[in-house]
Amino acid sequence: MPASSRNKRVLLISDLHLEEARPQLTRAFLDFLDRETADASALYILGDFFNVWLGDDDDRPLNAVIANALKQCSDGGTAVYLLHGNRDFLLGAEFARAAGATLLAEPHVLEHEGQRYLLMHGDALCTLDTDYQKFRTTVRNPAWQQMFLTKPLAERRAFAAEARAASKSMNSNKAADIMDVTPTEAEAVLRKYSIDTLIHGHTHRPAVHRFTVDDKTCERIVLGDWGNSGWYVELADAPLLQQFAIPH
Ligand SMILES: [Mn+2]
Repeated sequence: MPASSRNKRVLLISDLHLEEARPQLTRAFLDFLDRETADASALYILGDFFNVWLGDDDDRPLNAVIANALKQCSDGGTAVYLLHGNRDFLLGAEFARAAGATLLAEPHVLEHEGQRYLLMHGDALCTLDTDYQKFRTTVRNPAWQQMFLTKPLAERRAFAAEARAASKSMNSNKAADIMDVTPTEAEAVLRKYSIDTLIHGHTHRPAVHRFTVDDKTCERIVLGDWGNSGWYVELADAPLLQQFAIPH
C-alpha cells in the first residue's frame, strides 16, 4: 500500500466492551485489525473498549491478548490512540505502553486531510443524567483514582460489580432521552472548538445526525456498540459510518 493512500485512511471504533464472557467480540476485534488496519495510518478507540478495567495491574489473560494485538498493529505502522470511557476510565500508562498506544485527553481534536474532527466518548454530553454525572465527577478525580488503585484487586472487582448493579437499577427508571446526548451540549462543544463534525460512542445509538450551529451545517456521528454487529467510522475523503455482522 503506497504511503499516500495509507495516510488517508483513519479508523475509529468505540464500545467494544471486550470481556471473557463474550469471546466472539475479541475474535471480531482481532479479525477487524487483520482485515481493516493494514492500509490505515491510525486507529482511534473512543472508550469502553473493555467492559471493565480495574487497573493496569489486572493480569487476566484477555488484557495481554488485546495489548499484544494492538502492539502488533502499531508496530505495523498504524498509530493506536485511546480515549477513556465510563467503563475503562482507569486504563493507564502501563497498558498504553504494552499496547504501543497513546492515551488522549478528551475531547480530542483530530486533524485529517485539512479537516478537523472532535472526538469524545460521549458520556460527558449526557448532561440530563445527573446521577451519572455525579458518579463521573467522583471517579474521574485523580485523587480518587489513586486511592482506588491502591486497593486489592478483589476489592476493586467488588466495587465495579456494585457500581454496575446500582447503575442498572437506576437506569431502568430513566427516560430514554435522559441517557442520550443533550443536543444543545453537542452544539455547545462544536461551537467552542469551531468544528463541524463530532464523533463519539457511548449511547449505543449508532446514527449520523445533521443539524445547524450558527448557520453552519454540523454532523454528529455516533458509533454503535459491538454485539451482533460491529461498527466503525472510516475517514478517507468524508467520514463513513460502517457496520458489519459479528458471528457468534
Ligand atoms: Mn460508555
